[in-house]
Amino acid sequence: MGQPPRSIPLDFSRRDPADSDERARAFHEEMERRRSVREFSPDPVPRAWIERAILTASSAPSGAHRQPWRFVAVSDPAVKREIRLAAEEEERKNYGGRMPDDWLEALAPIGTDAEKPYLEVVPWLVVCFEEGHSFDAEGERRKNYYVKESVGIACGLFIAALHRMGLATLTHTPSPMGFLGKILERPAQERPFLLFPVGYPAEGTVVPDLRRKSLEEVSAFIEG
Ligand code: IYR
Repeated sequence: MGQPPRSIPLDFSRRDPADSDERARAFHEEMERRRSVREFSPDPVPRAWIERAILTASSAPSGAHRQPWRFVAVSDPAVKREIRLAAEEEERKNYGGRMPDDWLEALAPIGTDAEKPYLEVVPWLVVCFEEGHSFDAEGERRKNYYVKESVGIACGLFIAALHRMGLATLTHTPSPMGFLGKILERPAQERPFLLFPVGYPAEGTVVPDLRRKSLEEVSAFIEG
């Protein structure tokens, strides 16, 4: 069967409760200020920051610790243009009849349309791919587990890492996304999961006036 487990001591020290309280509050406040952004500045962002955000994402828990994700970061203007054109082609079909009326109505308050100029303006496009299976050192195909859950968590950490370093992003899902694998020449086991434009917001960026659900709306407690 598989390898026997090997264990090491957990690197953990309990925090002072007042410290936990303060850190919980500060992190919540910081994350409440995160917004999805659709207008970006062309100002450059160092590759090292993108690398750091990918490493943070990659700290996510995953099924059988397979880490079934691959983040492909693009700053090449010709490739960004190709992605923009392909995404807009799909979105024109989406907005022009492929999305049912209820979906279009749901999107109306967000104000999106088929034009995606930001895909060319941003310094980085980062595409997260999910790997339904991988290959081991001997080239044997091995199945991955809880792939969507694992990759979703990694993407959440990626978004939090970018926000924490003062960058903005958007969880963009051009649909269908198959063109991303082709343009980026990814192997067949990698399927596009999310596309993240990453950069600074444009000067004067506006965002939809959304409210977030209250604690009561998103939770239930059953206390003993
Ligand atoms: N993929 C399209 C449509 C879209 C869908 C949802 I659900 C959104 O929250 C936002 C947009 C687009 O990117 O415009």
